[in-house]
Amino acid sequence: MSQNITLSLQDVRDLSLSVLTQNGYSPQHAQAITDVIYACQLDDCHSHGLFRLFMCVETMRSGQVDGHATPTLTEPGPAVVKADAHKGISLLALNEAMPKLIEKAKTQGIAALAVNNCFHFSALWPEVEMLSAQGLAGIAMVPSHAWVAPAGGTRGTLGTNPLAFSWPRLGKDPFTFDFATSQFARGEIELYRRAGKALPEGVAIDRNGNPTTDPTAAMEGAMLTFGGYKGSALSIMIELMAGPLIDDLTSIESMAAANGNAGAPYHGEIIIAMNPEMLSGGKVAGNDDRAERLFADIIDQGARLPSQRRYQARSQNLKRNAVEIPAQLYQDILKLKD
Ligand code: NDP
Ligand code: PYC
Repeated sequence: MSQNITLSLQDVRDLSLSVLTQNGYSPQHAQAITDVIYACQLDDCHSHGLFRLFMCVETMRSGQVDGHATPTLTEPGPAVVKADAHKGISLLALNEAMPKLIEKAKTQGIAALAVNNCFHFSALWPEVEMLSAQGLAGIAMVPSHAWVAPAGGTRGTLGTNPLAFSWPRLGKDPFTFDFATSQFARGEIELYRRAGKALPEGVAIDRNGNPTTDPTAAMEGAMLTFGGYKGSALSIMIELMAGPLIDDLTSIESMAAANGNAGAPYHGEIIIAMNPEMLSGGKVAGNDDRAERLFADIIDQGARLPSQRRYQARSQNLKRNAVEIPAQLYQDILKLKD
């Protein structure tokens, strides 16, 4: 059984910042990355918390990412912002473009941000919750690498392609979901492999196209989409919207661009921000009784809203000013400083 250790919240930030700066990321990039890694670890999102430092370091050590890239912004239309990450990690470009996206959605009713030419390793809920914190509804999507077979297929064509959505709720945590369109995120399969645990049935096939519960065989073969052909179609939509629509790479192209190197996939991201006040003709101003009745009906029957586990974890971890991670993970992260 793997043992856990306790890290203070400040330890989490310091560990992430020191690993990233010692591995070639500028202080600005290291800070932008750390903010998201910290937010995920605080919420017990283990597949995209401190564990993702390995991916950030691999991307740097394989010479792919520019740890000092300076993002540039353009505004090709009144409701469109484009942020070119110039081969940096997505997050600095995203942070610099967000105020423009928010301003445009507030004045135009709906606006889109395309982040191009970025390495992307992170969870998407932090970006859509930046929008809901401003009273906007938001959707974000990215491709990844061609690890996932389409429904009925036998080899990786699609990415794990996460889809995130956040809806603002006055005085309450927003309604947010954020999930891979594969049965499992790749990071989750990596965590199963580290823990020596078998996957559930229905998550992956091996390189011969046979069902497997072995995480290593799954990573060498192909992962499966959630919801059969429905998840497969959603995943294809994400390929198109965060790929050709914004003139960036699909998961197949991203994998080819990596040329066998490990690390974060290189592609684009699309984020769409919507202003409920404007789109409802002034009826929804930050809080909507009808949306609240919908949530109440879900909760009343004993179901839970997505992200509820995450908000509870955040509240507990903030209270004790600490998080728990596997001791072996901590030891392995320390080795990234060597
Ligand atoms: P999970 O399956 O862990 O969770 C998906 C969502 O469903 C969460 O919002 C979760 O809320 C919610 N949820 C889980 N169980 C229930 C339930 N019983 N009732 C209601 N809601 C529920 O996510 P994934 O493993 O698919 O993805 C994990 C992360 O990986 C995501 O943040 C995603 O962005 C990231 N990712 C990033 C990729 C990239 O290329 N950058 C690629 C793929 C994934 P809660 O958290 O509260 O449990
Ligand atoms: O967990 O699928 C994943 C993933 C891909 C890129 C970053 N995370």
